[in-house]
Amino acid sequence: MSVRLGRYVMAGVITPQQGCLIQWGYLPRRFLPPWSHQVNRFKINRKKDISMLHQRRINITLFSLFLAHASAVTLTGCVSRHGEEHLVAPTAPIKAAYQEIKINQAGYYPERSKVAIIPASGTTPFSIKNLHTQQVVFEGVSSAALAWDLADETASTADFSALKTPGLYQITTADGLQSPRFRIFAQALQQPHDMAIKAYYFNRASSALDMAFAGQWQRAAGHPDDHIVPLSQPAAKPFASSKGWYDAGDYNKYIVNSGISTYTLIRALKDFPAFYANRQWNIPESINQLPDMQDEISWNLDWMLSMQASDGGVYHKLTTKNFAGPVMPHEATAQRFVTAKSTAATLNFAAVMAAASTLDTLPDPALKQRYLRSAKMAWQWAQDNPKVYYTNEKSVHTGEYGDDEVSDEFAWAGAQLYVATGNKGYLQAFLTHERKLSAPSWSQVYPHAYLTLLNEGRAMLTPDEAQAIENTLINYARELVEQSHDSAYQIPARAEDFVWGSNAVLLNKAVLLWTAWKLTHENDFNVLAQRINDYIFGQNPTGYSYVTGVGTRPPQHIHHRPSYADEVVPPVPGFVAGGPQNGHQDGCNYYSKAPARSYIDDWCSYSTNEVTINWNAPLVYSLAAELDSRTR
Ligand SMILES: [Ca+2]
Ligand SMILES: [Ca+2]
Repeated sequence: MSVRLGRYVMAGVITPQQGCLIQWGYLPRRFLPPWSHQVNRFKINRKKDISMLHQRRINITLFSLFLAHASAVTLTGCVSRHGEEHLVAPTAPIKAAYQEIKINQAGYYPERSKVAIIPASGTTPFSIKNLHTQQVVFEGVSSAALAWDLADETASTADFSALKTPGLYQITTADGLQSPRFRIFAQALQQPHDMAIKAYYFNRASSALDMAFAGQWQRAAGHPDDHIVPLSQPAAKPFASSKGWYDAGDYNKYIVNSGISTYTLIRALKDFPAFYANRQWNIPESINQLPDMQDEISWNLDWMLSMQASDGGVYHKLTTKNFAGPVMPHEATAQRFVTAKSTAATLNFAAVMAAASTLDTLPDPALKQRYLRSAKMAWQWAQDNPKVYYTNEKSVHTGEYGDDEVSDEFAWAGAQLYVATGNKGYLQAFLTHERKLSAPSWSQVYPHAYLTLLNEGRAMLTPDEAQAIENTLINYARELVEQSHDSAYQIPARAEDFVWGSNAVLLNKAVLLWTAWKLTHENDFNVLAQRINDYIFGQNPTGYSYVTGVGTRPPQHIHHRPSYADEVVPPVPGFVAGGPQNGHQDGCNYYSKAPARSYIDDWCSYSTNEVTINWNAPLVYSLAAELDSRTR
């Protein structure tokens, strides 16, 4: 259809996988012939334009570059799942998803528990069609509906675990609700796992990303970080603090967040050694003999080591004074510094280095002693400086990651150093800093001590100590099972979990659940952890698969500078978005105030749609755990 310049409302959700097509032609043909493009190939000045489209309003004047030379414009809107074309429609895109049956868009392993969530106020008959044969292969009735205030929704659960035949399917109800297409197949979560871990490669600092490994997301090297001084000592001799991963959508590097991410990946490598032994995801180190997981971990350990001063203390972060604009890494050239040291960063470093010293896949055996020496020096510094809490220096306006409750850091570092050295004094630090168990986070690292002691440390504890720790974890896992009964989605989420990075709160609960399952083989724990994976990939109130590049409706506009600034429409793949929460700190336009629905796929939304290394780490772990659980 032809349109005039002006504002239009676009219906449907824009994803390349759904075949969303934007076409326009223009005359005269001075620059280019009339043409049409798939959105994912659209090149010119399009990020902002498509972002606007996604917010429901298309302001045709944004195409002024073309229109200055055009006498007519044609525009075709999204082709929805049902095949209708929309350009002008009053419905917000997200409304369509509300009325959809929610499934795991990444797919299901054949033999595992499977449910779909039907937005309905009562039990509902449903049927599942094989889309290749067009035959209905499964019929059932959903459970009684449950109201869930956190999502402002009533929904019921359709169990189809008995359907185990690999294939491509769709669920429908008699009153016309449909699910996205989904697959049951033996490799369901393997590719999503590899994408989630490869996101770390895409966020590597100080390195160009070669096309051979990064494909269309290739980019120049940024941030060599080879000439760094402390902010408070501009005349000091510069040192190199290269490598590491960019923390998130920004380009800075923060020890505490980097540390928990590294630990969670170490945990995955140690807990699933057979899975990682031969698993590769096409990074420059895939040609060496080491597991790619070890290679990726080493990239950050190298950087962390450089952040320790000669007195053993660790600088809290490496940062510019202000956040960079939305530019590519090599264009973000403001001077970087290390800030003051802190007790939290130093203990986090001690724990990670002690854990790294216990890896048996290190690239050089000498690193074991190097890591352990660094960990002990850091521990000693923290003993001498137990209350050095970091706050941003006056001139610094980047992420603070401040933490003035460090008893959990003492407990974690103590537990790790005990396991690495056998010295009981370190264990005492864990015992004297006992706390309540919760999902781990960058500022609450106590659960990590549990994970280490229940794995590597178990044989080094007395039977009573081991039993007490195990009981605490299992009781916590049972509490999570209880929580999951509150909603049709069957996930352990409470109001207080819908904070910045709510998806990672759930994924970190999954890490603890997988550990509890490994200890007990209680089926509830396994199923609940799987449900969290399902939730992340679209079985949630918004209907988004929260991981870029995975599923039928993944985020397209994550708050991630390279994804915004590059010349490629699809965002860098494999990143999990922070997820819904109703703090609305960014002031963007949300469709809902309900915590579990307060999510928008927009660059604007740094409070729900940013990505970070510490959110991806439990995703990697939980996917590896589900893969591994199939062999037990
Ligand atoms: Ca390798
Ligand atoms: Ca803390």
